[in-house]
Amino acid sequence: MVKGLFGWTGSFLNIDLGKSKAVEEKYNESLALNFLGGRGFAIKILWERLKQGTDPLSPENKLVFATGPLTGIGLPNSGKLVVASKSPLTGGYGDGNLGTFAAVHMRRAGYDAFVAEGKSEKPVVVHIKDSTVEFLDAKDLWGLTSFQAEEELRKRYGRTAGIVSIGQAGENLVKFATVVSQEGRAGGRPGIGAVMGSKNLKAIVVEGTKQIPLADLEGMRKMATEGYREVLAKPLYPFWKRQGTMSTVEWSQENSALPTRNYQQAVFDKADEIGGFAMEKIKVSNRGCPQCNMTCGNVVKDSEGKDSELDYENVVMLGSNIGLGDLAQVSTLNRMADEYGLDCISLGNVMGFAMEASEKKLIPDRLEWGDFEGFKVLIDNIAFRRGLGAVLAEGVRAASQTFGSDSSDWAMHVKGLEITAYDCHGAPGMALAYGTSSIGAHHKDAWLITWEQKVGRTNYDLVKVDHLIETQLLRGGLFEALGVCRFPNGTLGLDLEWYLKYLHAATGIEFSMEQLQQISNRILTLIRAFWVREYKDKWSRILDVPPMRWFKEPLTQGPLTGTALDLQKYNEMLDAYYKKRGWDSRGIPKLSTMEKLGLAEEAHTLDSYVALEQEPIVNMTEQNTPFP
Ligand code: PTT
Ligand code: SF4
Repeated sequence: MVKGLFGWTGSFLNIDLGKSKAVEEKYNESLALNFLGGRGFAIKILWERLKQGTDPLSPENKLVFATGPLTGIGLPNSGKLVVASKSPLTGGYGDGNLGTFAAVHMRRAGYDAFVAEGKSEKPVVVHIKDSTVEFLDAKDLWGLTSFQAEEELRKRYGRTAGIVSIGQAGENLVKFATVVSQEGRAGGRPGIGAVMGSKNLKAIVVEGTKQIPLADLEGMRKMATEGYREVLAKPLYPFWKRQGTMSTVEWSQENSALPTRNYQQAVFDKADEIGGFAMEKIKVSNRGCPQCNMTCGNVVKDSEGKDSELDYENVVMLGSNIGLGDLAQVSTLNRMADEYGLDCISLGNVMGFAMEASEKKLIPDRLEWGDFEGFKVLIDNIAFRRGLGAVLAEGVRAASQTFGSDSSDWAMHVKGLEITAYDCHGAPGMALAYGTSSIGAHHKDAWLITWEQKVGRTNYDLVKVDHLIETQLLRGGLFEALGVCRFPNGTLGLDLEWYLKYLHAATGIEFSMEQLQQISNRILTLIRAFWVREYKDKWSRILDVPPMRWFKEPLTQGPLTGTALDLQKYNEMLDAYYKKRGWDSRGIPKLSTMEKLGLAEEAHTLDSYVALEQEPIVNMTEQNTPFP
């Protein structure tokens, strides 16, 4: 167990929903030191506790809520947790990063992670108050939206309790259902909400009253105050507060990156009407995660006069990608997605796909680009799995298998996870970021495109591979493990030194950036190993290649007219990427790579499923297990 360590609580709460039982587990301190937290804990738990080939929607799947050593301790942007599981959408590792009071309360209750397994006989709410755990009948909440369920639970437990819940989409096992919190925070794009639904778990309420153990409490307080001030003083701060991520709409339009009509084009004629400045006209307030002074959620009034919280991704995928240019209407679709607990990105993606299929007469349904009323019906049908909605509820990869013809070329996903809101006809680096992201096509591990614009948007320079790996280690590894939001660093430029200082004050350990990179590499490598273990003989490097539309159909509008990706050059970049990661030409980590990262045991397990390349370690001092 973790003794003498600070920063971590040292405990997980193992929740058996089948037996209505919860047991605290003291975990070994080497886990904290080698995997840090968040995504690191999640992948280690899933690797060790999940049997290969487990059905993601079966009781045997594990649902992990994991925080990091910086979560909840009053630092800027520290109200985040990772929700993770084997994904029902992709069949691989799936997670999301959720900002919620539940993250703060979990740590104050004395836990770094919850691990839920089994299936409750009836719908249930798990209520955790410090070390007391109750399993409460949720019959009256089942069938409610996530907003309604949370409202009801707030009446029982108060405004400040930590609550995560699912809407009807999670209950109905829609494969891209998310976990929702605070009417607008949604995490777990690869169907983590469906995993929750498959366990009959409507919500978790957590209330914690303890002090999180810190090595230097006074120092931390002082630094936190300074950190908030530093964030406030950043030159970009005032504009960020006005628009948050929404200003990216204008950037993407100018730079031919705005997914339009199922990524057929990268510019939209009504971009101005759904952009950051249009948003400011209907904005009523800012909302955000706990312990954050950047509050990036833009609350607007939607076309029905209700509040809806907007980000770039939501607006693009439910706007230009489905041909809708009215922001108030986009906001209504966005609110519906939050209420049902549907991931907006996958939702806009499958809807765009269905409209193109309709246009090409692959399906009998008549769907029109920009048809707001039709979209509302379609969203209902997806959440409740009716008619065409039932096909789309399986995600775009499965839908393309149903629709047939050449639709797999324009089913916009990687490894089954729908692509987020950047068109890559003319962005090979960003395309590679999607191709190699650890959960399928998501920009969370590497948002390369604005940097790529500066260094030569359409070229295949290998400097892009180096930058991609560096970014993945930072965003996909470090920030996902620390348990904090990456935006202060990523968008306002808060220096990374701050996180080293925070980590020192929290844990008492002076981590170097090199050590942290090593931990990140270990986490991302184990995630890759998990994918390969699950896919076994179906694993192939083709899984790291984005959809053929970007290669075969050059853009016909906007500044990048005539541009498409080059498959051979993409593959050369992929080879270079694999080489630098120490992976073989199939994209599988080599034995030596895993051993160097202290993953020898995991390598031997993986080797029994797919033979690993046996490149020997030449120099044993390369072996890196910083914390035995
Ligand atoms: C995230 C993905 C994103 S990425 C967005 S907008 W973004 C979409 N938001 C959705 C939403 O809202 N409602 C909904 N029903 N579906 C949605 N799907 C989409 O989900 C989010 C912020 C954002 S907003 C981003 S980039 C950053 N992501 C972080 C990350 O990944 N790691 C980290 N350490 N910090 C991050 N900070 C930022 O957090 P997923 P959130 Mg998110 C309404 O969930 O699964 O990771 O997918 O959770 O609390 O809302 O924070 O322009
Ligand atoms: Fe949450 Fe936005 Fe603040 Fe990050 S910047 S912690 S996503 S509100």
